[in-house]
Amino acid sequence: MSMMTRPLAQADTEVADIIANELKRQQTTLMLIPSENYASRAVMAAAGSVLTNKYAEGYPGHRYYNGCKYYDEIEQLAIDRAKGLFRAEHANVQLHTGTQANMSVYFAMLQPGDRILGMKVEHGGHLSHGKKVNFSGQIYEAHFYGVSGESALIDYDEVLQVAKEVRPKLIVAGASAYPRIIDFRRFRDIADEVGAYLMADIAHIVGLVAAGSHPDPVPVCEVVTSTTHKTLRGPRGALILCKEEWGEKIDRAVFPGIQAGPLMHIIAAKAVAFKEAQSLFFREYQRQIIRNAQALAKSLMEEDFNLVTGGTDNHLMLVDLSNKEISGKDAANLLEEAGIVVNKNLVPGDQRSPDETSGIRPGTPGLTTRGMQETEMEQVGKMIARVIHEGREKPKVVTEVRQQVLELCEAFPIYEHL
Ligand code: DSN
Repeated sequence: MSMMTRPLAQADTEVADIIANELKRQQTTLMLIPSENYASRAVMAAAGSVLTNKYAEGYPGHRYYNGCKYYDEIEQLAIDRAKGLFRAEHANVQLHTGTQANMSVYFAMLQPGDRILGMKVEHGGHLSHGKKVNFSGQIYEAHFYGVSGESALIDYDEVLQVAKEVRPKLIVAGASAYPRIIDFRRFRDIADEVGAYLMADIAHIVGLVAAGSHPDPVPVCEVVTSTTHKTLRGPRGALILCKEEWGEKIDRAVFPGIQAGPLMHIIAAKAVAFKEAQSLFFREYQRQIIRNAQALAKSLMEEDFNLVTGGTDNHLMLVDLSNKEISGKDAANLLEEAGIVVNKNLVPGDQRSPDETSGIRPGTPGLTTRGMQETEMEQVGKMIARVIHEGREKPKVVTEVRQQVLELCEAFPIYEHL
């Protein structure tokens, strides 16, 4: 058998074994990281296709390489599906990551040194919304709004006040760790009042938006950016949606501005994901994600956990562990021993460092993909509580919960065909 035709398991046992181990890890753990999900078999087939073999720099109908007939077809299909799904005037589907999507927007709409106004990372924003350690805080003059005191909600009056002081050229609405509805129309009013552009980064809530389960930013923003692998359940990547008048500038900012060869196999997988997202199943899936998040939130609050904002409207919740004498880092590590995978997260006003944190950020897109519903969320809430309340003193509790996790995973299998 030639090198070209050997299956991976024969061609490279080291890599094949690691992938097999990772498949088993995914199958046997409860994944509650709200920015992760399980892509469908069809999405993964497109991502693993022969489309990985070709350079297609440029855009459909205008490539810098020959032989791009089918690459034009696949990218145009992805663009048309993205525009249809989000009712957008223009879509760019070449972005490799959400940060590169944001970078492209800044490059298209701003000059170095221009002022941007985004949400503080410590309050739920994202690095690429102006953090000093990120290009966005180095090339641009970044200012921030946050959530307010007790309620931990975005105070739109305060956003307006900061915007009036700062006079940003661009306002970024969107978050990585905010459990409530974001009022994009209110952000539009604020942007208009200070003469700023408005960009929504919906990387987290994109699936909810596509399914009509969260207010839609597309009609009220010049530009909307998103990842494609979180609630949207596509391949790892990103996209930009914008008004037609910005289309050319955005496209040029992406290529040749910050990216060269597009990942055409991933663009094909995005096309598949956009089609899946148009289905009634997907709309129901998104509604169930929210119902599950609310059931998990309720279960955790019944177990004496403090949830930032007192609950959730979307796919995630922020658990403030300050009353538990355990850091987010230690809690996440302990939960992982029991087979429950969450990420540590800063909470508003956190006294600990981003490496330690005082919170965790559970979310339900992954468990909902597995078919779990409110009953299972209640069980998961109890398991989390047992591990955090008793697991440090009693290793046996962690072992018992690990067993319960395995049973739940077996009852709700993932990737049975693999
Ligand atoms: N890493 C993503 C998240 O977990 O929210 C944001 O970039």
